[in-house]
Amino acid sequence: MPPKAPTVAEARAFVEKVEARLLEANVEASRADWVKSTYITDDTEALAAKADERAINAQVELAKASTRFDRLKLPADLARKLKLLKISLTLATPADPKASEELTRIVSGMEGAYGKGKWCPPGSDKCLDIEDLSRLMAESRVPNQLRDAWVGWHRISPPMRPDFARYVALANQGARELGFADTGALWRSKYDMPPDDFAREMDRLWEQVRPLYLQLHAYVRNRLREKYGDDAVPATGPIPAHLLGNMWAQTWENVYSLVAPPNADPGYDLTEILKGRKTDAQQMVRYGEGFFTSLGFASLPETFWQRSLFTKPRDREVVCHASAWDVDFADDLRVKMCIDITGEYFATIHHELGHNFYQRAYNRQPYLFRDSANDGFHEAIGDTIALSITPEYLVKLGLLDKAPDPSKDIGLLLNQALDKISFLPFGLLIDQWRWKVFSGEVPPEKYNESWWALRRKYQGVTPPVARSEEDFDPGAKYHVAANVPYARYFLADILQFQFHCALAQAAGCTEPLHRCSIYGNKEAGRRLNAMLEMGQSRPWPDALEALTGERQMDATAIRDYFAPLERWLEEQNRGKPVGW
Ligand code: X8Z
Ligand code: ZN
Repeated sequence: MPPKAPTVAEARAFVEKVEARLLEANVEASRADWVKSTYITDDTEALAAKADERAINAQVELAKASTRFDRLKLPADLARKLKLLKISLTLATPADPKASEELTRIVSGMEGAYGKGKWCPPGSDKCLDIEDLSRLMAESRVPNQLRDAWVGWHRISPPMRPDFARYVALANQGARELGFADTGALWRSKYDMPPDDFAREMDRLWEQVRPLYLQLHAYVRNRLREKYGDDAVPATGPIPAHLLGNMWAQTWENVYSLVAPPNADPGYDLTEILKGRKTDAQQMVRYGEGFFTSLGFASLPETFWQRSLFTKPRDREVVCHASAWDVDFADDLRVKMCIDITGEYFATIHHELGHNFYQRAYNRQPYLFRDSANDGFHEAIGDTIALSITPEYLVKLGLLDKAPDPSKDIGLLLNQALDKISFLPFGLLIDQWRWKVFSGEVPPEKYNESWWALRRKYQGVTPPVARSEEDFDPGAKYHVAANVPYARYFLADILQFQFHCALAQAAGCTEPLHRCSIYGNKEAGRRLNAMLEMGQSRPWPDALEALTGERQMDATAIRDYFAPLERWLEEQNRGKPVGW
């Protein structure tokens, strides 16, 4: 006799069981991951790997079991939950227990290796971690020093190379068992559209913003030539990656003082203000919380303040790379970051709190809907809020006496572009690289060469010294070592301006977008919350529409925001080469 066709009632009962089981397994894994990330040892790494393995195996098993409902006509909510069950993993473990154990051990180990990464300069008795090195990259203007720090940090990753190749093979095996071509296809399947369409969507958005990036690149190159000379920075070629104020040349705001417009400098520096007032890490986070409560969101729970990690402990290894947690998928919100008192960290705090307020807004959804509309939305919320950190807002906080005159707007916009526009090609290329690696188009013996081909093509940067396949430069970036997809940050960079534009309108701001702050505006807060509380219960275009009235991700808002700067850059670059 053929097996009996399953019923809708069975599907519903199955989903209920799935939600209870995954909640339990993932809370356990979160706890183990938290301990591991805030106290890296061989033991915490092994325990976290084990808990991750159990949670992932459970989901893989349940996703496979759910295929028996594939041909059943289901109500929309059930159909969506079963679909999410199949696509929401970022790492799929193979059914073979040895392989699944090896895979989760490797991933836990690579993140740990990154977290412990240090460079010990010859002749010095102090070893430098990524926080020390990031400060150096931001502040030093001595090319040899910058080069040494860059090369020093990039030594942490060659040992990861064999592990990384093995992780690619095992993760692909898991993805294939779930019916995906490879792990890249699994990652691209999370956007309520066919995976190939998503790749085209990324290209479309990049084409929308590329002209602005080219203008910024050309302008910065010229100013760096004036500072470092024609030999260091070529007139028509890519910019050496160590001269842009950041280890990965992913954002360039730390070279603002080298490229500032002489007549339009806004005349204040948030880092100096915060340091001058002896602001501490906790106070920085309080400022961030204050923005969200001004919109009508409830304050963070007491446990947030008790359990979060704000400063780097002196006595143990931790993963300093900032992250936001929702350990029990309800109210146990935390951030983990090693805060420095700078304007850059001030923005990152808002970024992380955006995750926490999103997590809490959707916590009344059923378990499988407790995530953002798509992962770009999660990354965009805190940044959207941070776009409202205008001079007028700083005046309201009492951090600034008087807002600069509008004639200084070009300086403010340039500073902002060095953060947001410079990031776009970087945000795009990380997963361009990983998609090719997962598909096999880039084999291990071409890892580094293909990485630099993409860095050159999209960002227009080159390594400060010759590289080879002895190196593994992608592994010196957290998200590659830790298996965190990256297309989300590219999307967020575009989406946050779309969100900001809609919220500024809701708040009745009629000024140019860059001068709008939604601080204290309850109507903007209500609109934002309406989107956040949906979680991922509906396809992302529905969530986007709830906030913006639009159903497409679109770079018009980011171009509009920077329009005055773009005209100014074109004038500065007139008659000079653009591109590389
Ligand atoms: O990783 C992050 C956040 C944590 S989700 C701090 N970001 C990316 C990065 O640092 O590379 C934020 C912007 C891009
Ligand atoms: Zn984030």
